[in-house]
Amino acid sequence: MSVDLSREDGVAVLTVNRPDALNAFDVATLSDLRDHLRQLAEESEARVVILTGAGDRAFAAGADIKYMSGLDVDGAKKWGELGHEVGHLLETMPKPTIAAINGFALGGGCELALACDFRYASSNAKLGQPEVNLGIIPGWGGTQRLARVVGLGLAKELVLTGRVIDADEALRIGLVNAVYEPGELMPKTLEVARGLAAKAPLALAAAKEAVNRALAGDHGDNLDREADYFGELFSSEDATEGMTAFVAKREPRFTGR
Ligand code: DAK
Repeated sequence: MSVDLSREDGVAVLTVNRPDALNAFDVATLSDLRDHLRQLAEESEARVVILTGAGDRAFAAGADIKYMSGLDVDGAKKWGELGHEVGHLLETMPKPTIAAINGFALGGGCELALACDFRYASSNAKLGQPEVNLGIIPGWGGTQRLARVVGLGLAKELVLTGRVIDADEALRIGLVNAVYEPGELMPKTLEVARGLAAKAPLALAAAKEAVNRALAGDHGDNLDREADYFGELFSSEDATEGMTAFVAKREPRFTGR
C-alpha cells in the first residue's frame, strides 16, 4: 500500500508512503488516498483525519512528474479529475481534515494541503506551486484554493513565478496555521486532532460546511444556510448535552447523536 492508515481513538492518520520519490503521487498512491478518504468520510468512528508524508523530507513533492510526462490530453484530464476528487473529499467530508506538512509540499502536494481544513508545518517545510516551471499549471485546485487562502495577489505571484517559500513565510501569509520544530509537528497536530475528536461531530460538520460556503455563492443564501444549520443542531442530543453540561458546570460527553 502506498498510503498507510493508522488510527488512535477518533483520529485517523493517513501517511503518503513513497519517501524515495519524496512522496510524489503516482496513480496507485493517489487512488489509494482517494479510497481511504472515501471510507473515512463515511465512518462515524473517524472524527478527524490527518494527512502527512512518510520520512522527514517531504509531505509530498507533487504529482509524479515521471508519470505525467507520458500523459496525453485525455490522460491529463483524467489525472486532474482524480486529484480533484481527492481535494473535494478533504475539503467537504463532514469532519475536520488537517495537513501535517513535514517538508516539501510542492505542486499537487501543496494543493492537497490547501484542500485540508487546517495546515500545520514543520520549520523545515517548503511550499509552493512550481508547475509553471514544467510548462503546466496547478491542476488539483491550487489556482482556486491558494487564492482563497492567501488572497488573489499573492496567489498570482506564487503560481505565476513558481516561487517556493519557507515555513516562516507560509505562516506570515496565512498559508499555514502554525509552524513547529520537526519533532514537535506530529505531537502538536495530534493534540489539536484529539481536541477536535472530543467535540460534537454534528456541530463540527455543520461548522465546516457553513464556513466552506463563505467565499462561494450568494452571501444572503449562505447566511440563511447558517441559520438553518444552527436551528437543526437543536434537535441533536449533543446540543442538549453541551448546554446542559455548561449550566451544570461539568465537562460535556458528546456521542455524535
Ligand atoms: N515526481 C517524481 N519524482 C520526484 C518528484 C516528483 N514531483 N519530486 C522528487 N522526485 C524524486 C526525484 O526524481 C528523486 O528520485 P531519484 O532520481 O532518486 O530516483 C527523488 O525524488 C529525490 O529527489 P531529488 O534528488 O530531486 O531531491 P533534492 O533534495 O535534490 O530536491 C526537490 C528536492 C523537491 C526540490 C526536487 O525533487 C524537485 O524539484 N521536485 C519536483 C518538485 C515539483 O516540481 N513539484 C511539482 C510537480 S508538478 C494536472 C494535474 C496535476 C498537476 C498539474 C496538472 N492536470 C492533469 C491538469 C500537478 C502537478 C505537479 O504537482
